Order: sequence, then C-alpha cells, then structure tokens
Amino acid sequence: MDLSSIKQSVLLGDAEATIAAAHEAVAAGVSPSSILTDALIPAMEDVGNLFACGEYFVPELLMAARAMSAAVEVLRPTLARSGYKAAGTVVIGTVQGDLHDIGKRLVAMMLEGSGFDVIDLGTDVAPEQFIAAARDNDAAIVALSALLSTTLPAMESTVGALRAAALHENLRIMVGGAPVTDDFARRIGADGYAPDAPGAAALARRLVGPHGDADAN
Ligand code: B1M
Repeated sequence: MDLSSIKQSVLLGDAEATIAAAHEAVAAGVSPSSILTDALIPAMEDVGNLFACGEYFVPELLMAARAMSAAVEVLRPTLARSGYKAAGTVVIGTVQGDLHDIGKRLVAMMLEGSGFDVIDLGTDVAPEQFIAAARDNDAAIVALSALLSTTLPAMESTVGALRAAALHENLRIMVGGAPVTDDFARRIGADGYAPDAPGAAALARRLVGPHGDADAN
C-alpha cells in the first residue's frame, strides 16, 4: 500500500487526515512498524529538514508533531502487540525551578516520532526524579530542557547527580533549551546538545547508534 498520504498529511500538519490514513493502512494490513518507519519517521525527518532550511517555523513544526503523535496513538496498541522494538527509552523533563514546557513537549513528540519510548516527567523536575525514572525504566537517554538562564545551574547539578548515581555505563545525557549552548553542554559533562526539536531527535538516534556517540555535541 502507498503510504505517501500518511507522510503528506504529517507534512501538512493535518492530524485528522493523518489519523484517517493511519487507520486505513492498519485496516489494509500494513504493519504498524512499517507505518512508523516508512512513513511517520521519514515525514518527521523531512519536517526537520524544512525547519533547518527555514521553510518551516515553530507553528508548522508543532502541527506536524501533533499529527505524528495522533498517528502514534492509533498505532500504539498494535505496536505493543507486534513486538515492535523501540529505539530505546528517553526520560525527558524541564529542570528544577523551570516551568517552561512548550519546547520540551515538542522535543518529546519528535523523539516519539523517531521511534523512542518517551517518559515525560513534566516541568520543575528534581534531580532525584530524573534518577528514579531513568533507573525504573532502564532509560537509554535522559533529556534535560531549560529555558531560563537562572535554571542552568540546576541543569548542571542534574547532570552531576545522574553521573554520580552511575545507573549504567551506556546512559546518555542530552541537553537543550534557549539559553543552552554547545559549550555549556560540554562544560557540564552532557553527551550532547541540540538547538531544536528535529536536532534533538537526530542527536538521540546518534547517541543510541552503534557507536553510542558519547560526546555527540
Ligand atoms: Co517565560 N521566559 N518566564 N514564560 N517565556 C522566556 C523563556 C524569556 C526568554 C522571556 C523574555 O524575557 N524575553 C525569559 C527568560 C530570560 C532568561 O532567563 N534568559 C522568561 C522569563 C524571565 C520568565 C519568568 C521568570 C517571568 C516572570 O515570572 N517574571 C517566568 C519563570 C517561570 C519559571 O519557569 N519558574 C516565566 C514564565 C512563563 C510562562 C509560564 C508564562 C510561559 C511558559 C508556559 C509553558 O511553557 N507552559 C512562558 C513563555 C511562554 C515564555 C516565552 C514567551 C516562550 C517560550 C516558548 O515556549 N517558546 C519565552 C520568550 C521567547 O522564547 N520568545 C519566555 C517556543 C518553544 C517552541 O521554543 O522553548 O525555546 P523553546 O524550545 C525550542 C528549543 O529551545 C529547543 O527545541 C525547542 C523547539 O525547537 N529545546 C530543546 C528546548 N528544550 C530542549 C531540549 C533538548 C533539545 C532542544 O534536548 C533535551
């Protein structure tokens, strides 16, 4: 079955059309993992590229991510039954003292669209909460967001606490948010920094890739 209508509806940010097309594909017997890997993930990659070259802006990104999330909800029950193996679990949250969550939610949606299981802890998340969630869910990645320059120290102490907890040697930590820079990420010992949601999804895939790119900044 031609999956281009799913891809196209995500690109257009049309959630209703994406849901309908996903239902149609499932009814036609297309496997949910194929819908994800052959249509939804490539669509979000295209969205990321359009954003990177300045053709798409945050509203288009949000609409596409919403359409993609809606389709993931259609597929979720069947994906679980079909034994689809996610790229890994990402625990994400906005660091302690910071209540901004729009960009972080966008990042979470893009990560989900890239095949990760995402556990979103919300905002104002204490280091101990990140540690507990990463441990309990055997997370591959912990993703920290901060929007205030005053909460950058909380980001640094969360990275420190995660390292001190020594959960497992493959745990990767990625950071982002408006005041965060590549330099800052390196300085606090994060494994990677991404400036935006599509970049975060690409970074996460690199971090869990064959070389596990520690320091993929
Ligand atoms: Co606040 N706020 N805010 N605010 N707010 C900013 C961030 C600010 C820049 C506004 C300004 O002064 N011009 C300023 C911070 C200045 C600074 O520290 N440098 C600021 C301030 C000062 C405050 C308060 C202190 C205001 C006050 O009360 N006096 C207060 C703090 C509250 C707190 O957190 N403790 C506050 C409160 C709020 C609201 C609650 C009203 C609301 C948040 C609502 C919510 O999130 N649910 C709010 C908002 C909306 C903003 C602005 C207007 C918009 C932020 C946003 O959502 N952008 C913002 C000004 C601005 O940015 N123009 C501002 C859209 C979003 C898609 O982008 O979040 O940058 P962004 O996410 C991007 C990237 O940063 C990146 O990808 C995303 C998408 O591409 N990214 C990651 C984000 N996380 C990532 C993680 C990654 C990778 C990439 O890997 C893990």
